Amino acid sequence: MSPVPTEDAYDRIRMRQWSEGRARSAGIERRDLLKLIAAASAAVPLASVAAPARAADGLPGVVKPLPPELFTLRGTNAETNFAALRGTGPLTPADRFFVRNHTATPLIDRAAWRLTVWGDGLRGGPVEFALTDLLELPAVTRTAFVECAGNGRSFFTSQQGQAVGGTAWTLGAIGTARWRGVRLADVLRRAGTGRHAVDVLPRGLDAEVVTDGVNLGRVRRPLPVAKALEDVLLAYEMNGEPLPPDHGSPVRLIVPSWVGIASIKWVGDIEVSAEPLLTPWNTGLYRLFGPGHPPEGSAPLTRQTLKSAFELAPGAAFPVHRRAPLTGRSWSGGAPVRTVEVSTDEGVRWRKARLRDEPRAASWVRWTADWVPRERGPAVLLARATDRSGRTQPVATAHNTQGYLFDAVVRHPVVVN
Ligand SMILES: Nc1nc2c(c(=O)[nH]1)N[C@H]1C(S)=C(S)[C@@H](COP(=O)(O)O)O[C@H]1N2
Ligand SMILES: [Mo]
Repeated sequence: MSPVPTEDAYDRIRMRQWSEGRARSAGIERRDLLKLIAAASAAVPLASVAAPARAADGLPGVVKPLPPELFTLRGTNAETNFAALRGTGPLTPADRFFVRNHTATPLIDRAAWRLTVWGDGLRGGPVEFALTDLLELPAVTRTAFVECAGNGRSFFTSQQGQAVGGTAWTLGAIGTARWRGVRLADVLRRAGTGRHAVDVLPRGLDAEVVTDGVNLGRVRRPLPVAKALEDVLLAYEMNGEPLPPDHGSPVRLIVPSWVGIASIKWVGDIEVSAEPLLTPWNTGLYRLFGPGHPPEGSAPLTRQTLKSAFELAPGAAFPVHRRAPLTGRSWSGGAPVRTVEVSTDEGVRWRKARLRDEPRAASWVRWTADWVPRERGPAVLLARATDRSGRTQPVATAHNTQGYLFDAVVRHPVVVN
């Protein structure tokens, strides 16, 4: 088996080729991409941080109901309230799985849907797959989280006083599900992917995205061919049911452990390219910009980072002197979680939480820790995870202008009565 080159190493080649005019900006003008990259490295005024959170029962672009006890609405997106996961199993029920839509959920007829695989990285011409064709291929099942690269972004501002651009998520832009579908590798092989293919570009059937007067085209994010052939799924089921409309029906990508943008929903076509491809989603977006990063940004983001969250509303109340079971979840895109520690005294003492699930890659663990609050008044709960690669959640995350990959310990305010 040949090792998968890191996205980092591959990207250095891709960017060099682009600057030499050998890589191709797919579906967007080169100068518009350059503008995006320049904008991404600019500082963001605090005021632009985000659309305010709203409590409402739904969003025009989302099909499922979004009751305020389950979701907090942010722009076109719905964040899962962590308190709503308390008492649920390791899989996030579809009715409370977060929704991140660049525009709106499209309604796609499953019978008429086709996946077209095309491009100069194929040995022959375009190949079409109907849903029935995919159902005839060997099915695989995989539990994996989908987590937005910007999950936790609001804490750059609220905990670190830093301005960042993008949706002001707290920690609920993650959900874990059991996905069933086919290996992307099987589809790419059947389509005749050649040895000369380097990039694979799945594209959604949702509307084109227009920001600041620039049409970015349809949501699409290239994967190096080695990754596309490794562990990526084309999923048609979520938790044993057909994919719901908001989560990509009839078929979406699942790229385990990687940032959510890689898991393209409502996939309609996949370009297999003999040249490296650049789109807004791997250039101006989903790279780290800011101090310590080159002007063209870091390599595109791949794996998710490490986080922990309490299954509690912010400001939850606890009776004094009464033993309370604190519950939460921790996860890492790097390696399975090894330990979780909880502190109720501002990080002076940490004690181990009890893990309730077998830690696995690309998934989260539920945990519990008992707490007997001794004093009335405001308090702060802290949880921090360590994964098997030895990484522990730090006290602060290095700033980047778009607020990606927040991994620091989050301060969860509560009240003791
Ligand atoms: N076609 C398409 N795919 C998409 C998106 C989108 O807007 N359109 N959003 C991406 C982002 S940024 C994330 S975090 C995940 C969210 O998946 P979910 O809405 O099922 O939770 O989908 C990704 N796939
Ligand atoms: Mo995302």
